[in-house]
Amino acid sequence: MTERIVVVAAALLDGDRLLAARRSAPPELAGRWELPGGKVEPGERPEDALVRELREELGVDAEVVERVPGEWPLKSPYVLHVWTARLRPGSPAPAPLEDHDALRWLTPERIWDVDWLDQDVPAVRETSARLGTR
Ligand code: DCM
Repeated sequence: MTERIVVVAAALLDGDRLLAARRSAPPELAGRWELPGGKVEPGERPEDALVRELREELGVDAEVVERVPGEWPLKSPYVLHVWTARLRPGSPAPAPLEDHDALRWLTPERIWDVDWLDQDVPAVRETSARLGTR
């Protein structure tokens, strides 16, 4: 069995709004929306990987809150884990620096307004269901 590699993604929250990020690369993913994140490096804690990825990709200073239960398959050997996160006080606002060309803060009623990556849809569904019952 191939070792699986975890991709961590953030449900970055501002009150009840969720940040969606539109990918600019690679071509097969460009134009689709995702929960921003990236691969956990060997020996790295997933929470640290997420803070690092959010700093690199969005220029923010984020704190991880909690894991959204579940694991969703990406292209093998990757699997997607989601953590809720929020901006630390004084953090810059998110900006599309590297892999993205647009960002949107979605209110709960707007959550399906964007064209999420297929593989992110079940993760977004689970995340929004949990947020709705807080
Ligand atoms: N990925 C994904 N959904 C996310 C984040 C990442 O499907 N919310 C995928 C895209 C890449 C891989 O995970 O194939 C690694 O992401 P990145 O290129 O951002 O490091």
